[in-house]
Amino acid sequence: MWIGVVTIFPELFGEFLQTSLIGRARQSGKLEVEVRDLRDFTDDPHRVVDDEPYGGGGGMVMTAPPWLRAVRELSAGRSPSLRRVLLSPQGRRLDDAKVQELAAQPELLLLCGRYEGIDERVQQLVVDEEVSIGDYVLSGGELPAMVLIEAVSRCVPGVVQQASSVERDSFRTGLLDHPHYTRPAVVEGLPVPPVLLSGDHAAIERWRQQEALRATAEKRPDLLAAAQTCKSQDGTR
Ligand code: 4HQ
Repeated sequence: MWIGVVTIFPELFGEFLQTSLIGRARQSGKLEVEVRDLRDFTDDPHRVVDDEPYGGGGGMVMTAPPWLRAVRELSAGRSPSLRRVLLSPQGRRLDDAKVQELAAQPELLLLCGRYEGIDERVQQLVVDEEVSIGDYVLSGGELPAMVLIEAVSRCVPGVVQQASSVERDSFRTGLLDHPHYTRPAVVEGLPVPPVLLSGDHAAIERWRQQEALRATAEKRPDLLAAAQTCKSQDGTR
């Protein structure tokens, strides 16, 4: 999978792209991430990318021309199915279904805005969809882009070594994860649930199922309600 990123802070992506799962995915060639500086697409010598908003009011707005040039140059020679995604609080909220949908695309181009945002005409002209990572305001689209890259990469075949761990991930199952324990067996008087030490794999599997259900009912009852609606809609209940 190829992911392009346009930002005025390309350096923010450095360590992130070299570390752990993403670093390995890039080294193995399963993931290619191309981060480009928006300022390289300006034609003025001062590399300015913002201006005052029409209509007044504080703050600055990112100008359309460098964005249009960046998106068009990076799109050239890529597949016609390239999805151009603007990270913005106005977008559709990122969830597991959206992550899987984006991961199924061979190519994504992520636009990371700053300041008050990007001139609206960029969206009209060269953006396919807006995605938000949640209802809160950040200073730029870079962290949302990294969130998206990390979540999407996990769905690219072969990126997560154990495919079973992706299948078991919470949300994929419709449930939260069960609790996890490792050594030492007792932590400040708190023991590990004995079944996990029993060696009875069927019993351990039943316990994990039950705990996943319990955690979901307790912490995210909305997920259980949603799972019920899905089931009654597809007739499998
Ligand atoms: N932004 N999810 C870009 C966000 C945001 C979010 C704030 C993105 C400001 C210019 N993006 N600008 N939440 O808060 O995606």
